[in-house]
Amino acid sequence: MTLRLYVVPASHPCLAVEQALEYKGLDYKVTELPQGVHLVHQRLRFGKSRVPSMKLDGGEKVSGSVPIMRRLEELKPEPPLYPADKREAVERAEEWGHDVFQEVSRRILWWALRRRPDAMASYVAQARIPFPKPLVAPVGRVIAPLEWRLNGVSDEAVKADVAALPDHLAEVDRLVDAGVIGGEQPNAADLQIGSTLAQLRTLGDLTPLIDGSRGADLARRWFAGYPGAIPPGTVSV
Ligand SMILES: N[C@@H](CCC(=O)N[C@@H](CS)C(=O)NCC(=O)O)C(=O)O
Repeated sequence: MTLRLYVVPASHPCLAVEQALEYKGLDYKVTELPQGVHLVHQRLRFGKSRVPSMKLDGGEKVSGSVPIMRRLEELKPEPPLYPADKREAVERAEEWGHDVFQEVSRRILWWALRRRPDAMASYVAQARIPFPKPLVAPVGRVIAPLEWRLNGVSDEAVKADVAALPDHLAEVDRLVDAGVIGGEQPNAADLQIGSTLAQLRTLGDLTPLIDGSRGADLARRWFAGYPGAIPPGTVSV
């Protein structure tokens, strides 16, 4: 079976899906697309503008981290991303991680990157495609306003996102305490939520907050070395 994953660098849902493929021991190839360019590529190839997307032998196409995780489970049930004894709880937690938490991190990060385009290079430092270093910040300055529009980023939205972070982290704690996430093996919710925590940790102002939560372990365990760093003093907590 050949699987090809389409991603952009430092994307939390893309890294969540890659980690799921690794965990399942599935063979896969990755096509990495530069931010911006990928919008056109994805629309032409998948009819949707976002990543991650996956293409299988025979031409089947799956878009979105949740549909991809669920398809991977069908393709190779073991080891499970949705353990039978807590499948429903894992699915609900994964959906919260996708619908709510993932968006929060995306908005905060793009808000911060528009203020600190010099930090953009750190997010593509581990990219598979070579980004010409001197061009990253100038191109990023053009892309950032577009990302703001695409993702509903505004000063007000991000202020509300940062204010709500303690509540989101309390939800992560609750899920750990309930045994839904935080086990020895990762499930789909661990990966969906852990990748967001890892991305949020790249914002220096938020690192102590994340590290003070039970979820910090998820970020470190499954997403050690998450790319990117925004210096403290950018986002007021
Ligand atoms: N919620 C979607 C992710 C959709 C999304 O917004 N993906 C980002 C990368 S994290 C993207 O394609 N953004 C457009 C861009 O960066 O230009 C999923 O989990 O699959």
